[in-house]
Amino acid sequence: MPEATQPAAKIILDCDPGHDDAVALLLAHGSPAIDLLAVTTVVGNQTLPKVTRNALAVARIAGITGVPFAAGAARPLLRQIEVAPDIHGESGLDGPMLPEPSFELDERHAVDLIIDTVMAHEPGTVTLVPTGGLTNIALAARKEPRIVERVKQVVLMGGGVHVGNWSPVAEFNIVIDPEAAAIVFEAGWDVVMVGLDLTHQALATPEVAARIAGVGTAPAAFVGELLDFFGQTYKDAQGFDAPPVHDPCAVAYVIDPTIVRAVKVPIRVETQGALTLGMTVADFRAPAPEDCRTSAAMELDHGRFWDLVVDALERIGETADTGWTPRAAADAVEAGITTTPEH
Ligand SMILES: [Ca+2]
Repeated sequence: MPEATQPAAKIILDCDPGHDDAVALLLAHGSPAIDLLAVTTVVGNQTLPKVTRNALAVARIAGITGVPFAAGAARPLLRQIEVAPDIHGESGLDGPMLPEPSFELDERHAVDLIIDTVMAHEPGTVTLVPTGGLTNIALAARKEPRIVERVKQVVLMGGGVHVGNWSPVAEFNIVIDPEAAAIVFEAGWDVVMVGLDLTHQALATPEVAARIAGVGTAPAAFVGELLDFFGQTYKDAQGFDAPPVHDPCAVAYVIDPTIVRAVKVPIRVETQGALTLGMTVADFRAPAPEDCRTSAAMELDHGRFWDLVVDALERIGETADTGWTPRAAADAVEAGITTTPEH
């Protein structure tokens, strides 16, 4: 953990909740090393209205207030919408019950909220953390090119060097909007690609689930229900024994880069390939040149990563008004089972 005297890292989380996005949001909110400036949503795991609703529901459970949330792009730049119901369900956040939002969206488009937020802070102080497709980030870079040199870095969950998940070589966040990804990777800012090489190490094992359950709060129980659903779909759809919880890895890198081993390497995005569309092509043929602005995350300290998540949940504690009912209690009510009222 950074020293207490070190200022918290200012981030904008651009997400498509999404089970792992929800964990990323909780980690960002609960970590004292993060100053969450804004949350923006983008079409991805589900349609824009669904992922935006999910983001607001998670905000209520997490007790997030005073942070602007804005909705962004409802479709990719060029491609048709592609969503991931086999992993995230029809709602985009299947499994737990979701409360009604407790606050309204910011009136701005996500792209404008991103630009306004970056321009309102000192140069080199705001990190963009995209955990969905890169449509909003690409549009922001095109609409206000000054943000490219003003942003500290872009730490994105997406891509991978050795393996894909939506195709043999392409990862979902990149392949759903490869043109946007190409814009972001080639814009000229520092990009840290927290891809599948890294996130497939962030497995929510039974030991991890037990630690989260041990926190004993409603937000932690909510994460437990998310991981139950996500674990089952990852087993059914991709054959994982324990689900890889991708998105909080990008937040963890911002909190403490020593938890992640990243290597500088030129990376470009394939936008033309018949078999390789959305591939993040990393050039390891020679040492990265001095002016290389991209790096790939390769190795995760699994124990310290989950320490951060558990620590964030402990710091969040019980929140005043989650509006949330644990699944077991909800099922009991539905089945007409009378239980002792909670105190
Ligand atoms: Ca995501």
